[in-house]
Amino acid sequence: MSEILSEISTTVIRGNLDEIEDLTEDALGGGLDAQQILNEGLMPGMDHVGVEFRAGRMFVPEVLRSARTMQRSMDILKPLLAEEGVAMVGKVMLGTVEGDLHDIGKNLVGMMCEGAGFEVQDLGKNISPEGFVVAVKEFNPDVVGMSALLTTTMRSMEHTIDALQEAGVRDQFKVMVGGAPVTKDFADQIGADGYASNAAAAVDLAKQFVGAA
Ligand code: B1M
Repeated sequence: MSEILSEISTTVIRGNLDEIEDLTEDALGGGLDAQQILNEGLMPGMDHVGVEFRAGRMFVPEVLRSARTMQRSMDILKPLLAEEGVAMVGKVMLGTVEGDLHDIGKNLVGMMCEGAGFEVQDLGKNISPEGFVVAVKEFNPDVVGMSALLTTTMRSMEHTIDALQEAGVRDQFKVMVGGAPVTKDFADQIGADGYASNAAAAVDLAKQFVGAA
């Protein structure tokens, strides 16, 4: 990895908001393209943050700061990625399910999916089953991703899948679920197509779903 790319990774990990824009511009000025900066600088940094958070060595405010740092760089890179004609891998729609206001993990999943070339439609948090149904009809995603952080709201995932089934649209996309209390067994029980334990795994799964893995 070039020195500036590893500097970008470290800047994301440290959450150095004031430095990331200059570094991104320097990397572009030095001849690196947006895709390289994303894949070899930002994403490895954010992957590392995920590992450290799960190991209890980083905490929520730090994760948020890292995510914001990555976002600042992404704001510069996004138009360039479009110009570079990076092929859209597919469409991912995301939402935190009804009753649940936790969105930090979902936002990370969204950012990483965008980074991997997906068009991402983020519905936000506390999204009702009907909200998912309406949005699916409008956006026509390849993958619908649901996030839940509370044991009490995991059931909203099941209700959402039921509502998608009742609306007759369930077979038009794959359903991926995630969030700290969610397990693979639970995903199987409620009829989801897959479960991902973290943002990087969610990207891999979404890629598998669209045949881009
Ligand atoms: Co709340 N909260 N919270 N909280 N909160 C937890 C989740 C809790 C474990 C804390 C605890 O008691 N130890 C607990 C849940 C217990 C349970 O049910 N098992 C809890 C509780 C009880 C509550 C309230 C009920 C507290 C209260 O009011 N009495 C309340 C509920 C509000 C509601 O939702 N209706 C509440 C409120 C809040 C805040 C609003 C203050 C805030 C959320 C802010 C926000 O998100 N904008 C908050 C926070 C920050 C947390 C903790 C501290 C951190 C969650 C987080 O963001 N983690 C959390 C305790 C903890 O985890 N240490 C806690 C960082 C994030 C990167 O990880 O979200 O796990 P995570 O996402 C990961 C993976 O799970 C996965 O990838 C992500 C990145 O690798 N993933 C997916 C997530 N979604 C995915 C989707 C996918 C695939 C992977 O596919 C689509």
